[in-house]
Amino acid sequence: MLEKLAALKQSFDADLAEARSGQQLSLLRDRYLGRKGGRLTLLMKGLKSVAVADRKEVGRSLNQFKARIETAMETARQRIESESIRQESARVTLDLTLPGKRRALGHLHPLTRVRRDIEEIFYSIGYSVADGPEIETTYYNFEALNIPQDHPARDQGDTFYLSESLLLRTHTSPVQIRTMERMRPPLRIICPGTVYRRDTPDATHSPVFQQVEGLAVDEHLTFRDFKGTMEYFLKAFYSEGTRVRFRPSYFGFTEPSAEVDISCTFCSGDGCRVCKRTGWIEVLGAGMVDPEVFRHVGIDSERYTGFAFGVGIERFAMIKYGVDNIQHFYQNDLRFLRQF
Ligand code: 2NL
Repeated sequence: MLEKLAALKQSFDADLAEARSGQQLSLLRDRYLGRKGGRLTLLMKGLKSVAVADRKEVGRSLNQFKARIETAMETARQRIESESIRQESARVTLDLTLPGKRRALGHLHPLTRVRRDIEEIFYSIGYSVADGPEIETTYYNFEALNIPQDHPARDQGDTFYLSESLLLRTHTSPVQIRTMERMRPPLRIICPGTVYRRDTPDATHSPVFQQVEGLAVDEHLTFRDFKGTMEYFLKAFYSEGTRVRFRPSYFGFTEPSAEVDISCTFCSGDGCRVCKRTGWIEVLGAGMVDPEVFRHVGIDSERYTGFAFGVGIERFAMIKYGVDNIQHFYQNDLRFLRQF
């Protein structure tokens, strides 16, 4: 009996090592422990024929073997299970520990950034933003601004006319006229927006571009307030070390008028190709509001004075970021845009 048991143990170990699936394990169990025909079951049934003196000893060995089969089967079940999980996860190649995919984040267009930077600077000194229509009447675009009937800016070749009296605004000044019609001084506004001029596109011109105009109207506003505001603005926008100079100029809607220069941002004023060796770069036009403009909107020019200025957003962006061609801003070339 004990010899048979020893042989059975050997054959069980061999069979178990072969088992590769839960199904094979079930067959194995049947083969050894099955109620009818199980090989160990048969041995146990034969216990009766063992000599009484040995029966206890042999019985214990049989039971020990039965317990061993049970634990060995359970261990094998766990081994097979984890092996099948390992194989399955190798097959689907899903690695939950991999980092997620980074979404490419967009950013503001450089012109939008410059426009917002300018807006922020003027918010910080009490200005509000105003806007208005891009299709304007000749009255708001020219007449109210004291631009005479025969002025070249009114020419068909310089302005996009939609009809005799309608046009695409050539500056955002009409927004300021409309604001002065609606509101009483004191006024401090900036008017950012798209404007249109019949220019042939080149490195510095575009028929569609953006502008910010500003206007302050109050009692006792002087040329010094104007100069101080421009200096504050330009130092805040470019850099604290920027120097600012004013040159006399002429606009029909301001008197006196000035062109405003900053020390060259590329050579700090030493003279380079960008500033044509002058050390200065022109950045805006401005002046004290002409009383004739106040008359059109019904503001008493004996009581109120004001200053106004106009800034090209593209020009500001080109100077700030060293862009040498205005067309880059409109071509949506990612190699250009990603630099900002
Ligand atoms: C320039 C010059 C300027 C103004 C715009 C203005 C508006 C009103 C009254 C008086 Cl409602 N003036 N705007 C004044 C001076 C210059 O723009 O070179 N812009 C790029």
